[in-house]
Amino acid sequence: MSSSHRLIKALTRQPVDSTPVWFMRQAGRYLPEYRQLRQNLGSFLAMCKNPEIACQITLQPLQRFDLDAAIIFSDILVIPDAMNLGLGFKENEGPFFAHPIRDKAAIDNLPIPDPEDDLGYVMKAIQLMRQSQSAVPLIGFCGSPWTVATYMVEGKSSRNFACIKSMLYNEPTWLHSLLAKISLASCHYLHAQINHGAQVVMIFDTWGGVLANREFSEFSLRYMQNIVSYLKSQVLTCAVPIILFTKHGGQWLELLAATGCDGLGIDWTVDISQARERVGHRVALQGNLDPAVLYASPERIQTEVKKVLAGYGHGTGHVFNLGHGIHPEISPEKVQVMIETVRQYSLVYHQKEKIYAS
Ligand code: 1CP
Repeated sequence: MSSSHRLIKALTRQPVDSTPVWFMRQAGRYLPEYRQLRQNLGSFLAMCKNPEIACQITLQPLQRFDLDAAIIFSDILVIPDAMNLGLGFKENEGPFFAHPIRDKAAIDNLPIPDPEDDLGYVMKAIQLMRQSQSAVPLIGFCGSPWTVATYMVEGKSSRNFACIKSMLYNEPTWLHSLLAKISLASCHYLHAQINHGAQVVMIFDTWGGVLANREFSEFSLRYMQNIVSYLKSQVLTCAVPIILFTKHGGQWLELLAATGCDGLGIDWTVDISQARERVGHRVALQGNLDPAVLYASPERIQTEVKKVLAGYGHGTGHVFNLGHGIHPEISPEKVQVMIETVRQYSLVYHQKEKIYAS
């Protein structure tokens, strides 16, 4: 199934019949059935750690919508949780760590989790998804080492990244040791996810865009590069498409494409036609509707979806997505409009005579 599915074809820039579509945070709080489960079970982390529940939530958006991918229900912070930092989630405030990383000793003491054991619940959820009725490829993921490190050092979500940026400028060797550890853990983790059935993997670099230009290469890109190089060097994992997504990383698309990844996520600040000119001969592009468009009327949503499709233009290599995760207040009906518009209006970009399978 998987290599013939349009998501895999688009990511490997082979001809497709229509533009594949999925969206970040497609399983989550905008869905009433998710909120219901969450209310009954109480804790987000407990839901992630229960493979049957995680599988059920992964399937929820697929039962409602005609999507081209499933993304395993989990979080980028399960790696630091498995490193014993004491992860919790405060209602309406997001994640926090009981033991944030503030000195060299804490970094030296961090264990590298064994994915089969310490993160076995994610592997089990992936296996259950592959045994389910779902006919679409399953995306596994992790955070970029830089993005995961921001939470580990700040101890929570941050606005100005004061702790990690002071580490970056005052004690850069500490930060490099931390990033190297997260990167090694992420290599093992993604390898195991693929081993258990993930058919695409994505690295979420949500906070790469807060780095100064030169620091982006040294502190974020380099460690994503390590993960891509590792996966591309392994027999089991070398053929699995890898998507990198640096939010607000539009200025670094050429650098990101040169890592050897297969697809690049782009946020809504990027002009998709210019992005295609810059890197479309090397990688597929995923995105990039502004998630806030889903607050607009159905007619306006249609117009904006059509602009993204037209912006990419004819031929394969485009995976329709939002430029970042869906907001929790969005009504599922609006999501339906977005997906139907992609289905209906993308066909024309893939008519045989017009395919440029670059
Ligand atoms: O019910 C709840 O309150 C939990 C909300 C929630 C959900 C549904 C969190 C807490 N995480 C998730 C799931 C999740 N997280 C997925 C599932 C798959 C899907 O996309 O459907 C994925 C891929 C993530 C990845 C993730 N977690 C990222 C990277 C992508 C992004 O959205 O930027 C980040 C930064 C996190 C940390 C995190 N986890 C949860 C929250 C609220 C946050 C962000 C906090 C912040 O803004 O700093």
